[in-house]
Parts: sequence; C-alpha cells; structure tokens
Amino acid sequence: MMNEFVQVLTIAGSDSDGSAGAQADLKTFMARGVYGMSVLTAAVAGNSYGIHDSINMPSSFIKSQIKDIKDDFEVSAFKTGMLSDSEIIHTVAEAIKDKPFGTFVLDPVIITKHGAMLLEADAYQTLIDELFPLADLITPNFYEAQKLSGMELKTKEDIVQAAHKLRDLGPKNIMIKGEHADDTLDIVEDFVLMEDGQSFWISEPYVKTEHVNGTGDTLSSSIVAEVAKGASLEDAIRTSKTFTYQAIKNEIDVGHKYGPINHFVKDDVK
Ligand code: PXL
Repeated sequence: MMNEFVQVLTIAGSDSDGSAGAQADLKTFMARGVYGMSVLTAAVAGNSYGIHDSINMPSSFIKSQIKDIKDDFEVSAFKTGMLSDSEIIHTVAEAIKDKPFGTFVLDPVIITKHGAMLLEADAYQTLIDELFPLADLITPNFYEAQKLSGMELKTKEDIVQAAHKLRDLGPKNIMIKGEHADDTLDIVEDFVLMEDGQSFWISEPYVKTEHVNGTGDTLSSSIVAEVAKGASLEDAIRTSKTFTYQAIKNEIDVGHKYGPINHFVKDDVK
C-alpha cells in the first residue's frame, strides 16, 4: 500500500540562498513530515548579506500554478509569504477566495532581517482589504504589526490593543511576534489572540545570534504543517514556536552574516 501524505502549500517568493521564502517553507514542511508544494510569486537574488535583485512572477503565471495545484491535489492547509505588490495580492485573493486549500495562515511579509522591503508600501491596504478577511491566522512581526495596525507599539498593552485592531480587520486569529532587535533582552514574547477571545503570551529565551533569516517563514509554515496534521491552532502555534526556537538555538554555520536557521533540528534537542 502506498503511504498517504498530508499535503500543504506555500504561496511565496523564492530566496536564492535557501534561507527564507519558499525554500524555508519547503524545508520546514519536510521537517514536520508533510508533503509541501510551492506557488512562486516572485524571486529574489540574495545571500546572507542582503537582497540584491528581485523579479515578480506575471499574474497569469501565478494563476496557472495555483490552477495546477487545485486540479490535482488535496491541500489541507496553506500559507502566503512574499506578495510584492497590489497586483499579486489581488491575483492570489481571486484564486483562493473559494477556499480551495483549507486553513489559511497569512504571514504578512513586509521586511527581511537585512532590512529589505518585500512589499510595496501602497500595497499594505490591499493586503488588509483583500486577504485579511480570508485568513484564519496572521503572523506579523513587531514591525509589520505596527505598519498594519497604524499603531506605535511601546508597551504590552499596546500589543494587546494592536492585536484586537488587526482582528477587527478580518483575520480570525492573530499572532504578533515579539521584538528582538535589542540584544540585551533575556526573552522574546509573542502575543496570540484567538477567535474565541482567549489570548496568551508565549515566551522563549532570547538567542544571541545573527543566524535568523527565515525565522518567520519557518514559524508560519510549521503552523501550516501542524494544523494540516490535525492539531488545534493553539497546539500548532505552541509546537511551531518550540521548533523555531530549537532551529535558532542549534545554529548551523552557513553564510557569513544573517545565515539560515537549522531545519534539521529534532524536536527533542534541548
Ligand atoms: O523572511 C522573509 C522573506 C520572505 N520571502 C522571501 C525572502 C525573505 C527574507 O529574506 O527572501 C523571498
């Protein structure tokens, strides 16, 4: 008998150095034991020092990729990553509005660890208008949460308020990832606001390392994988946070600056 695999999808950009974007998503899917597929929206030329060039896929080609997945596979959950501009957001929104791929985790990618911008500023509103209402979970980092909520986040109360503001824009669940720009921090804290109104903080020790590229991609794709395997959203978030922390903590030495995290790590590594 053939093995049946849980099937998942990322709709994201390619990153040539393999640390982030669709490459990080596919590595995470493999690590979490699910069959991963990828629809490319864009491709960036980059390495651990930075992003140096990029191209967007034509809308017609994004549509063709999504159609081919729809015509043949049973996708249980999916995510979006780099969407570049309003036209691509609109193309993706049109193609997924009939909810063909199960649970939708939207990682509202705006900025990379090197500070490169992956979403045009005039597309933030399109993301909110067209994709937020379709999302089961959004996972903005601290910077993205500020841009998308229009709030400056100084205190924990601000973060809680921003999560409610973002949920009022349509996504069912919100996870705001903690700030870690300051390397004197001891812990990084994420805030989660669930559909039923429950909320909680998750904290992990701060890891002092520059090998952090693809962290957000890994977290959101792990959540996709865990939900696809049948976990509740809360359990998927908690498991994925631990996996991502382990992948940061157990560093690998690849590249010279903001290197990738360790997708080979096993769950039980401390
Ligand atoms: O980690 C955010 C991200 C998403 N998508 C692509 C990227 C990056 C960061 O480098 O290159 C394609």
